Amino acid sequence: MLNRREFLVATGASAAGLGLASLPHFSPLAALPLAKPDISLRIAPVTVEIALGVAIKTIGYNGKVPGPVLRTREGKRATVEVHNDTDMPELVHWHGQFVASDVDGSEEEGTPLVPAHGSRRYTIVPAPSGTRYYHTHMASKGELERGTFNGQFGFFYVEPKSEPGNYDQEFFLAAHQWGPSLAHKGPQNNGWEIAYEHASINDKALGHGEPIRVKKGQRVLLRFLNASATDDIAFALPGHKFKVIALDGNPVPVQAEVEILTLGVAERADAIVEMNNPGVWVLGAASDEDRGMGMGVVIEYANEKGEPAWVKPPKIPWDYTVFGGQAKHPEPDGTFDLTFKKIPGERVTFNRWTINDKSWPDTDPLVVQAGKRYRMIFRNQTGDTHPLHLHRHSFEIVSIGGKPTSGIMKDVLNIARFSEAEVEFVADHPGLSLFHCHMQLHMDFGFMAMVKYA
Ligand SMILES: [Cu+2]
Repeated sequence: MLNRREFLVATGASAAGLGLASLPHFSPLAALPLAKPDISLRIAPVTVEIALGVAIKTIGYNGKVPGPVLRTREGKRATVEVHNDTDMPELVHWHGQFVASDVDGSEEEGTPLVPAHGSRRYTIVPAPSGTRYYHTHMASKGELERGTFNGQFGFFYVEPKSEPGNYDQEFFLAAHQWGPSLAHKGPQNNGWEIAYEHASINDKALGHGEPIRVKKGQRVLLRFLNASATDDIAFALPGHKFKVIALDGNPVPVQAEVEILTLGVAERADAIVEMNNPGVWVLGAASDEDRGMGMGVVIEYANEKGEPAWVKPPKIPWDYTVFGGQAKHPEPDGTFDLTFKKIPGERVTFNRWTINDKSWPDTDPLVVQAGKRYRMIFRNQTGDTHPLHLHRHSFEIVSIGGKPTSGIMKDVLNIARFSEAEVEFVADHPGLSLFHCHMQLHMDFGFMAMVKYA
């Protein structure tokens, strides 16, 4: 398959000759020669039957939810064509990748919208390797059919140059909730939050669709994604443990085993499960409410039959540091001290969120110099957890909840209520890079700032 550059070379056309020198490389499709793209995504309404009689009308990619698992080689240029068959402009964000700001999928960074009933073509160089994903980056502002409330999400697995492949089977599991409505939760002065009716892993609710079929003795790699718009999800598989090998797609220093695997919004975890307890089991949300809505999938060993078994898991809080090392961190070149607060919505509107007492678009930019290392100190002075996401960079956890750690590289850090954490990143991808809470209502209502290169 030819990429655009190769196509131009192959046809003898020069960029200047086609007038492309003056065009950015995300030009509308009409202006480009029609080489077949490496990746083609079509955004369109879709109906997903997650359970018998439960048909979810939403918007998805290529007629399915989740979208197709995209697999490409790290560093290998790929052309992407996005068609938007909906009535609203859209954006596809390549979450966790180091792609240019003008294709990253954030309007705030300057990525042009894919117009309603229009198309755009991009070139991306997938990196870094690991379990990434793609999703819409449109705001919802409380319109619950918009943004990450809908079915626009899918895995993007960037293959490393050499793959250890130390497993017998691999499954991609994306968790999502459906049927959002406005609800009142939390303290008396709180604003609107979200309640859901249904949940699924991939396109099926628990007990519907095919089980995951395994054999005794197999090592099964589960790649989890929390594709919820708003909620943490804790997973458990009775009788088994999750050996976490990567967080947000990045290998962890210590492959620790956990009984409960908790992911904040947009987090991923790759875990190996040794299938050594034959039976039929529920792999599901630890929360009865979430699992009752359908958040789960059946694991069925060969030659085993019967009702899937669930055993109430112990309450074990998530602790990133069990996967970390003890290396010393070099002194950073600069520090950003960021305090997060909530302005309550008083039951009549949505809560607003501030970073150092300012809400987007008035938040102060974080100005960095290329090649320097920066520490971000997060002070969460709210009663909510926040999945903090930095675009176009990975960061290393330095400390969380007062515990030091090293070597855990992530693009989302879920910070607990009323707690502090520190991360560090190297400013090695010039261009605008959004920093925001990935909880849809939080990013919609102020919880964003921009990293700018000086
Ligand atoms: Cu938040």
